[in-house]
Amino acid sequence: MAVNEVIITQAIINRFAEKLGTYTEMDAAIVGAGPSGLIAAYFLAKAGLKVAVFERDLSIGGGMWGGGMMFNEIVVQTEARQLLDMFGIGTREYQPGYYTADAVESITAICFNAMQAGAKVFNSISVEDVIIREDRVTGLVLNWSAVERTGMHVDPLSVAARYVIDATGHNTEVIKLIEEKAGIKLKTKTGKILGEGSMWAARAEQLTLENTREICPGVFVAGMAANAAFGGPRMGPIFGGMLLSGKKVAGLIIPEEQSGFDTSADDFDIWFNKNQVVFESELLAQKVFIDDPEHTVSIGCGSGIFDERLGIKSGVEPAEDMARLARKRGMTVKTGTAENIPYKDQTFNGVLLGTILSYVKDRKKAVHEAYRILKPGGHVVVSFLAREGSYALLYDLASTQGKYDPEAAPEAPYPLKFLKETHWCSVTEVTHLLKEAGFVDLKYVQTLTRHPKYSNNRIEQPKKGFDRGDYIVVQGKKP
Ligand code: 48F
Repeated sequence: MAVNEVIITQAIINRFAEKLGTYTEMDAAIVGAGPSGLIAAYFLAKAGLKVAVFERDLSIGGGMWGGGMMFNEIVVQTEARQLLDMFGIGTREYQPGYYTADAVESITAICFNAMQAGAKVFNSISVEDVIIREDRVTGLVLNWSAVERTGMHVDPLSVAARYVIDATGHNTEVIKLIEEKAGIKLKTKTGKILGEGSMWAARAEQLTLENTREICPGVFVAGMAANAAFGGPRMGPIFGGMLLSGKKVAGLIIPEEQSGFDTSADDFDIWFNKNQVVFESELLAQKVFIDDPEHTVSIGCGSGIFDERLGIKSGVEPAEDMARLARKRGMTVKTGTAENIPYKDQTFNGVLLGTILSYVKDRKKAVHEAYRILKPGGHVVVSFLAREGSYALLYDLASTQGKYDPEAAPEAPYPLKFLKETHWCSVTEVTHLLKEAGFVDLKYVQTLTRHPKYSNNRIEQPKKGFDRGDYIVVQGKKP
């Protein structure tokens, strides 16, 4: 077939017009196709939101392509490596806690996954203004970057968005426009952009997550823009904070009714998506004691959200909608309860009772069952919200009052509907249950040692003991 130039032209014009036309109204508009913007696009699109990314450059990727000083390798920490794993990006441990990945492989895979999930990327388009109605940003004003660069006098076009994410990196371009042109007070200490501080990788990585939030009605900051807006330092070519920031900002935006799921099984995952940092802290604490995931079974595995990251492939779960989600995550799930585990005696090297003792009817039986299916020398791992901790107290108070105290509660508190019929176990109670069933050599780690209101700001490394943490993990050995 001899191809015709005019048909090629028509195809491109029509298809692009159709694409941009579809995105004149959307749920979330992301400005900047750097790592934080593209990760946010992935999670938002996956949750079923209509999301577009507008990128000034011809190429996507922002600062990621260039690694450090154009040495195109990046470094990520343990917590963020999981995100790269999720996209099939190869990582190598350089030293404990430091992983390297190819910068080009990383950003292309992230972008590919975001687009496959349904996000659209519009490159060579700059955001030159915002639309504001009643002190809320309701849309973006776009122009070709070539127009901007050549300084031609060409009027822009506008699109509407329910949420805007400024992921423009060091320059915080969208926020600058809002500050300069609209005079909207930002949720920073001064109400203005605080500006980026000089290099301090460790602090910057922590602060990026903390600073990822809504900065004025309808507008969120992610990635380096979050630090630049809230006065955090820069971090250089370590990208963990960027990736987790993208995930966090998506979690803050995804409304429950639009998550693409409607069962309470998914609500559970949605809550963890909104509380990504809490999730990572709890996961790190569980990891301390999960030493043989391949031969461990997770009892009451729920949607498998933790097990997937722990590498546990076997689960037991009574709720079919939860089990369905866990199977989607690649687990083999048997229907059953903690009180009647459908496995023979001495089957596993490890049994995880992940935050389920608060929900099971017969805790004693559940712990005995865990003991039964363990091989001698095997370990049970129990995680729970300690009854004496502030999370449990906050939940109890909210249940009694029928609502959370907004001054005390975290930004996205646990839905009250999940708090019915819960029994928070104390450390004393869990210790007693484990010893009574025959477990020995009990070991404890704790996490979530900040007030609940602040626990989603910074990932915590687990600490030995149980005297401060709201979330406790205990390991016991079957002799
Ligand atoms: O800077 P960038 O990569 O943002 P990020 O996701 O990641 C920062 C890191 O790359 C690195 C770092 C350490 O980890 O500090 O710098 O926070 O990507 C920002 C993207 O936004 C585009 C810009 O071209 C870049 O690709 N951008 C900036 N202003 C505009 C814009 C604008 N007005 N309109 C459209 N795109």
